[in-house]
Amino acid sequence: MKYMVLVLIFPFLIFVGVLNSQAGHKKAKADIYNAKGEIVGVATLVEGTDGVWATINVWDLPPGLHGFHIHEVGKCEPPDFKSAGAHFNPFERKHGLKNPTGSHAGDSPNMQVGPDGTGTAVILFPLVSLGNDSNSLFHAGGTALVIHAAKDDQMTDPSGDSGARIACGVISKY
Ligand SMILES: [Cu+2]
Ligand SMILES: [Zn+2]
Repeated sequence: MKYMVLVLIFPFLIFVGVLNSQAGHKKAKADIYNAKGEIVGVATLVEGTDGVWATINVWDLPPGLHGFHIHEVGKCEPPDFKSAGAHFNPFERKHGLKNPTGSHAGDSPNMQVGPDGTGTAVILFPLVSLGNDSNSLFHAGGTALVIHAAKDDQMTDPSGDSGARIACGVISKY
């Protein structure tokens, strides 16, 4: 069984290595913490031609669907993480991927957490960058990834009715 896992993981590591070795790619990462200050996830972000791709792995979270967004301030103060501000919204639109007047640049599909408390997601944020533009995740004050207690309905402004903020990670250059 262990051998099988290695066989599966090695091609993946090589793939990631190739991605990382491509010169000129702008990258970021975020370590995600819960309200008790325990690390419950990691995210890596890479800028591509179509936006910023985020790969997120989480653990020790309640099973189910969780709202997940990029918020406009790079500050994660527990326990409520209100310090991260509203959704990142440089184009001044409304909330939700299904909203005709949306969406915020920081909006994302819900994150699925399995019965064992873990989840993985690969998400494209087409409206953000890792450069020097106004929609950069490194704009003045920075940005943060936030995971919510409930599911995002992708429509209700300003936060999709996704409830309390249960985990937060500051997005930093790397
Ligand atoms: Cu949020
Ligand atoms: Zn939003």
